Amino acid sequence: MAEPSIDGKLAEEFAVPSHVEEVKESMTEFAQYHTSEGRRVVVITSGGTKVPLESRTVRFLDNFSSGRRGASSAEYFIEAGYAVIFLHRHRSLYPYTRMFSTINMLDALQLKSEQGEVVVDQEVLPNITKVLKRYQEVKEHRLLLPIEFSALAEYLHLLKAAAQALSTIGSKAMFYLAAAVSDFYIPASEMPEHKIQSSNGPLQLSLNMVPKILSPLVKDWAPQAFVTSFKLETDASILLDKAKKALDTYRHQAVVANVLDSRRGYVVVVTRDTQVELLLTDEDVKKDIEIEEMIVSNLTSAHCRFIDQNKV
Ligand code: 9Z3
Repeated sequence: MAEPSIDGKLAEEFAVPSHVEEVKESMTEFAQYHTSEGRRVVVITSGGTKVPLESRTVRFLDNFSSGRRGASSAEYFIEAGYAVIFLHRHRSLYPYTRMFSTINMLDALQLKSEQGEVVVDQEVLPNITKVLKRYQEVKEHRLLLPIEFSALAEYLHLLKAAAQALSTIGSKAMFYLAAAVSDFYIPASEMPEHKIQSSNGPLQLSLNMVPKILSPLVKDWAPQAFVTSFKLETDASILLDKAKKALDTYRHQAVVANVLDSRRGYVVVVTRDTQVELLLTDEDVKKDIEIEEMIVSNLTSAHCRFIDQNKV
């Protein structure tokens, strides 16, 4: 029997979130509104996906990602004039608030009067005025559309919906796939309903391979978009070969290659004919420059050239 298509697998083995059609409509409306205003639109995926082991889930496997890459990149894309669909893991780092994620909110507030007036301690929240002002402007101009996922199934269906929604704006769409996505999962048909009992002894798991969603995304769902994927390794010696292999296989536009331990200060942006190393110096770090600013600058220029080349 022929292998089912990736679309078929998605429908059969990954529960479709009930709100997917509603989200797709809001993404289509968002993309069309912003392109009519002369903006380009980027879908950023961010954070790790969760793979449940039971359908009434007590336990799950998770992929590592704090969401910082995605959240900070969202800010730089907005500064570069893009509107951002931020498809992120529930409770992972979020644009703007990420800067205060380690602060206990109650430590930053003081009760000023018996009437309950509250003031912010700016020593505890440095830069709060500047960040709040920018956040409110972004909200007012609807430049950020946040969409949440937790489980792998939600991620896959929402990304497909995003790709279909953005196919309506052709080459003005960019995908920036920074989420850390599981390669393995348990299909719905093989998943126990109830909590796995430890009284049954040691647990043996057999996991299926997650369908390679980049393939239909590039070929069928959003064939005119500029697509960037991320390649994460822990062994630096295999990183570049893997990144090039991904480009050869999926024929998309760019791969940002990074190693887990050095990902905050060094990445390589690989395209079919270029390989650009981006490196933060000690000076950059002192000036609070982030590597995402360089990644976004590199990719927005490449996207610009891509749009020009694809003009009819
Ligand atoms: C990345 O490589 C991201 O740069 C990080 C960012 C997840 C390392 P943080 O969220 O970290 O700032 O803490 N994302 C892609 C990871 C991934 O799963 N890539 C797959 C692969 O390497 C392809 S989809 O095979």
